[in-house]
Amino acid sequence: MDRINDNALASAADYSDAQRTWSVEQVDALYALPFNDLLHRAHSVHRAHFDPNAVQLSTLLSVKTGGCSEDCGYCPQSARHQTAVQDEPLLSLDAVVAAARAAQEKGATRFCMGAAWRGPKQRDLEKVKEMVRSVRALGLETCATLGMLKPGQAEQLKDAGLDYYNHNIDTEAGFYEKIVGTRTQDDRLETLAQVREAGINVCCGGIVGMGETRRSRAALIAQLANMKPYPESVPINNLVQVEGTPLDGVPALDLLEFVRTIACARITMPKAMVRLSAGREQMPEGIQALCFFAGANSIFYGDKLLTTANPEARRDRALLDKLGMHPMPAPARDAEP
Ligand code: SAM
Ligand code: DTB
Ligand code: SF4
Repeated sequence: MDRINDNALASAADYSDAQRTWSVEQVDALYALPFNDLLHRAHSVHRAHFDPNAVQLSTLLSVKTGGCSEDCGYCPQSARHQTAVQDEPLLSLDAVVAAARAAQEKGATRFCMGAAWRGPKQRDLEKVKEMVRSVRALGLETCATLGMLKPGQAEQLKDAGLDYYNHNIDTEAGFYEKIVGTRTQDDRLETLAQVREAGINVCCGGIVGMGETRRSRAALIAQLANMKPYPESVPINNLVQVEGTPLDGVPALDLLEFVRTIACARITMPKAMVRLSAGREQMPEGIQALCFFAGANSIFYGDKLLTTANPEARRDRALLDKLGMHPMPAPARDAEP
């Protein structure tokens, strides 16, 4: 075994050090471990920090669908790609509250509102703040993903009671400009800094299966792990290929490589919630089970992601039953922000 692999196999204590810095080579070396060694290590880290049989359930709702000005190559909601997604107006407060209530009745503990915007205009943000207040008043944790924020907007969301803001760096810095042309990754980092500064939990991850190399995946994981502090929630999305998007037709990622990505995220970010995100509809149950073993401990729960399909809630409940797993209870807190 070479020296890099020796480093990757350093003591378990190393892996629980939230402050350590990861080089791309070190993450690459984790990826290169024999599958069983990698999963054993990831599962050991997972077990040291979490109930290994609990999974956090978040339901997504697209509160503003389609017509987005950005050109993200993966996304069916960009107005620049000819997809079947229609441009729709912002949903009403009543519609959002009804969806949140239904999600809660099915067992979700967090409700995540997504908008196909480059960033929110102030008058739209006022409406989203009302949504956040009302969803929180139901006793759900709240999450929003609205694009890039202007100074002061994160504070407003915090005051409205927002628990998490999702804003992904999506892919390695060097590969980013091949995927998105209308903004830079630094723009994303700027918003993430504002979210952190406002005291909102950071939900930040990426997408794999976009034709990137393993080295590029290792760089994505290292970049996330080296954030100080690393995100509280790390969604790992497998690209959902959608007809009409530039990335439709890229060779699909080997799903065992997806499991490796989850394991690397767990080892490098021991205390984060690692979210097995988009792509589960196309994933056999056995692969999902391996992801849970490798350290994934949250999923999107409900028949739809934003515009694409997700496994039906009753299928997910049956899968969790089959695996002897259970939903993670929501943290106790007041309904008022
Ligand atoms: N417009 C906002 C933004 O880009 O941050 C919020 C919504 S955007 C749809 C949220 C995230 O969805 C993206 O950052 C990306 O990671 C993920 N996403 C979009 N299309 C996807 C696809 N086809 N497959 C997997 N993940 C996707
Ligand atoms: C995240 O990382 N994945 C979710 C959520 N955050 C907002 C979105 C996945 C979108 C998949 C494509 C779609 O349904 O439009
Ligand atoms: Fe717009 Fe977000 Fe889709 Fe990019 S990922 S096109 S910003 S909705």
